[in-house]
Amino acid sequence: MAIETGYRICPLCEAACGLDVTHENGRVIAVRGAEDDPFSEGYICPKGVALADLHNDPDRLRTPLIRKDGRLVEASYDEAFALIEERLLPILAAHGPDALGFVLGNPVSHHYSLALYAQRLIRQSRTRYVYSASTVDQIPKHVSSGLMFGHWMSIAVPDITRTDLLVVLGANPAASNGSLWTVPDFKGKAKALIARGGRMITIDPRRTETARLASEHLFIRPGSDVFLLLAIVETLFAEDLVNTGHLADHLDGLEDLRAAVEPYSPERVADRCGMTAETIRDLARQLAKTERAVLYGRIGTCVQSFGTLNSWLVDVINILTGNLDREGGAMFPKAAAFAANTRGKPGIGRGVALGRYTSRAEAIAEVMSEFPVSSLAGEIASENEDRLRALISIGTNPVLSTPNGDRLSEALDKLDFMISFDIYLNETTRHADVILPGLSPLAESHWDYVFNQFAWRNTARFSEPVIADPDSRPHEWQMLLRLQAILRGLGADADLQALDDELTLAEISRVAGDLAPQVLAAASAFSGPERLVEIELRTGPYGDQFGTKPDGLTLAKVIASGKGLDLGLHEPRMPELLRTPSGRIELAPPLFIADLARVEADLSDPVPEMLLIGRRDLRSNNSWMHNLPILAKGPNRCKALVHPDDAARLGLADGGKAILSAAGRSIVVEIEWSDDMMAGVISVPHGWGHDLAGARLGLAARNPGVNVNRLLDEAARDPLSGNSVLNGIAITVAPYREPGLQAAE
Ligand SMILES: Nc1nc2c(c(=O)[nH]1)N[C@H]1C(S)=C(S)[C@@H](COP(=O)(O)OP(=O)(O)OC[C@H]3O[C@@H](n4cnc5c(=O)[nH]c(N)nc54)[C@H](O)[C@@H]3O)O[C@H]1N2
Ligand SMILES: Nc1nc2c(c(=O)[nH]1)N[C@H]1C(S)=C(S)[C@@H](COP(=O)(O)OP(=O)(O)OC[C@H]3O[C@@H](n4cnc5c(=O)[nH]c(N)nc54)[C@H](O)[C@@H]3O)O[C@H]1N2
Ligand code: SF4
Ligand SMILES: [Mo]
Repeated sequence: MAIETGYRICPLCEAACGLDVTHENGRVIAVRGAEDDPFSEGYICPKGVALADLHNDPDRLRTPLIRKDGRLVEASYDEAFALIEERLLPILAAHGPDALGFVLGNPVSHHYSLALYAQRLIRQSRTRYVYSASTVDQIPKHVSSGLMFGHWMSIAVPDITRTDLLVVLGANPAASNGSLWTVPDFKGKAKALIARGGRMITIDPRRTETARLASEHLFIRPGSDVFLLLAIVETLFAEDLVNTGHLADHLDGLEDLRAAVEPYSPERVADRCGMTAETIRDLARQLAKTERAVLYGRIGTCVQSFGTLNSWLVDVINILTGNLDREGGAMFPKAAAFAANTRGKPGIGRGVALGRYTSRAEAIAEVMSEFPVSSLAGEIASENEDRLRALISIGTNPVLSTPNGDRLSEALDKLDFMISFDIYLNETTRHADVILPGLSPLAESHWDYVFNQFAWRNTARFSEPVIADPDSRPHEWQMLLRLQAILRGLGADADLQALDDELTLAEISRVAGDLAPQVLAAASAFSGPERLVEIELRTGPYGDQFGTKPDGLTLAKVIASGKGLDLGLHEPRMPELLRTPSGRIELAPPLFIADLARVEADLSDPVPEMLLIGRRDLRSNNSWMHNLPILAKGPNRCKALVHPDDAARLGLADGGKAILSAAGRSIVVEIEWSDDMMAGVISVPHGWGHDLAGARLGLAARNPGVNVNRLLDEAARDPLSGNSVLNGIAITVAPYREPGLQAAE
């Protein structure tokens, strides 16, 4: 076979870079950034290069595994589905739909066909027990956007190429490549901002890789963002800096907001933030007085007990300074497909509802039709007759990625039946009775279903499979469909094409009414998930509307373009974007105002001596890319960073080991002194701890690292969103001496 090169939109992080993948006889020989991609313009990071190692990884699963006599052994697809039929259906028959749970992970949102068909399966199952990585990540931002703008997914992103001032709070896009902000080559764009005379300020307990590019860096004590943000809002009102510009006629709640923030002067909160009052005032003034400015907050602001309030206040500040929905400020993308905020009646809607039902074991309120993943273990381990007895995990590793994974690990063993869709036998899937393997990402087509909605500019891009699976094994969407056939009682050998047609028709009927059969027929050049893209795209905001707008987009046109079509930088979308019942932006949702009572109580709490925060590394991706040679090489990256003054006080040697304790549990981790840390703060990355028995991750096990989530309390959550508190945790830190030398505790 000749050497060939194919185009693949990278599924590994939110940046969604277009890559050129060169291969020969099924082996990948090179991965490069696609220069002619209108969105990523040639950018690639080390993880993108590692797609080659992922494709070639011998540990990546290539057949289903089923549990026989307690061990996971290779099996055929038919055997695996026969076992599912035999074991799952009786559980559902005996205990009803809520005996089954789903837990979904980060890769699901990077894999449109997996996401779309998983959603169908979940709907079919009628369970309310759905959990996802959203609740250890960004759900606070969905809640704030939902209540302010009327849709969970209406999240504004910095217009980085046109701004004069970018303030980055609790995010490190130079390492993460951006989050809830799809921005390949963030570094290049940040450098260009500075080069054209603009400024970037970072606010973070660590002087990060992003801070190194910034004009100015400010330390903030972990968990105190809510005070900083409230004090900025207070200053804007007190110093008469509020100028809501073109949004003035679209706002509700301005006076309620003014009253609510009144107690939070910079002078009152500065100590709590570890900042000076003057710094806070100055930030407020800069945001208000710079011609085009934008405040961007991300995971550091979400994974705290005030995650939702932080997410709300970031948007409030952008609004009060006249920078929301305006060039150079925070703008709303208009995605070509799958964006609910481009559908339905513009400017008004039903808004969002929270807490429509609660969970059995802990009475936790639903948010976005999910429960917090941190409550999954409790729902399995519960003594209730009604509890979770079966679980389907899809692209997730919560044993490492969620607080107190040890408890979850024990709980998973109590399940009557567990199915995992995954590409590895890892710390979580080792508990499954059946593992169904996904294909190499290079064998999948890609439309960025989620992240086009947070993109720095609008484009329409699609990548076809680069290397077909050599054994023509089923795609994950096909396996999900097969499982759906089982749940419907059609059996594992049902006609999947007929089922897909039926389900697709029903879905289109909701948007196309009586015309649905014609739409389905008109989209027949494609099948499966690609047909769904075709329908969404053609009926979407740039679509050809199946002929009535002949110049509009079709999937064939996008494919014919090669690396995609540019749809331009963002344009203002107010008030068209709004889906609130009032048809206005809700500046002061009562739920948020009421939560300020908790803020007030927290202000008088003493500050612990040492606070734990997380970290991301350019060569790591949560828990699952530590088995790839190109990323695994080099020094140990699972280290605790600590300020030299703290290290001296606590007796921690640079390169020595420390024992970190919280919630009655401990981990031992290597210490690195770092001037980049704020005093009183220690930073440990998550996703490590590959030393658990029963996983098959040969390379990762050689440098396993330690699991920081062992220290976290699964009950610590932001009550408004259910999101876990992962940062700003009080911990004790002490030097570790090898066993034998360790003092009795
Ligand atoms: N302490 C602490 N904990 C954290 C965080 C933190 O900052 N600090 N961050 C949190 C965040 S933001 C997130 S998003 C979560 C992530 O939490 P998870 O999504 O649970 O964790 P990942 O490590 O991303 O695990 C992804 C899983 O998907 C599998 N996988 C990869 N590709 C595919 C595929 O194509 N198909 C299928 N079926 N499976 C695939 C991998 O093998 C792995 O098992 O972790 C959270 N945990
Ligand atoms: N290389 C790499 N890239 C990734 C991932 C990865 O694991 N590795 N994971 C992906 C995922 S799932 C996500 S969600 C995104 C996340 O993307 P980002 O939001 O950019 O995540 P981080 O790099 O963890 O940056 C969070 C920052 O918040 C700071 N911080 C911690 N506590 C606080 C606090 O209380 N207040 C403030 N203001 N700051 C605080 C931390 O020091 C850190 O610098 O990254 C994605 N990209
Ligand atoms: S930045 Fe993200 S999308 Fe781009 S190559 Fe790296 S991992 Fe892939
Ligand atoms: Mo995430």
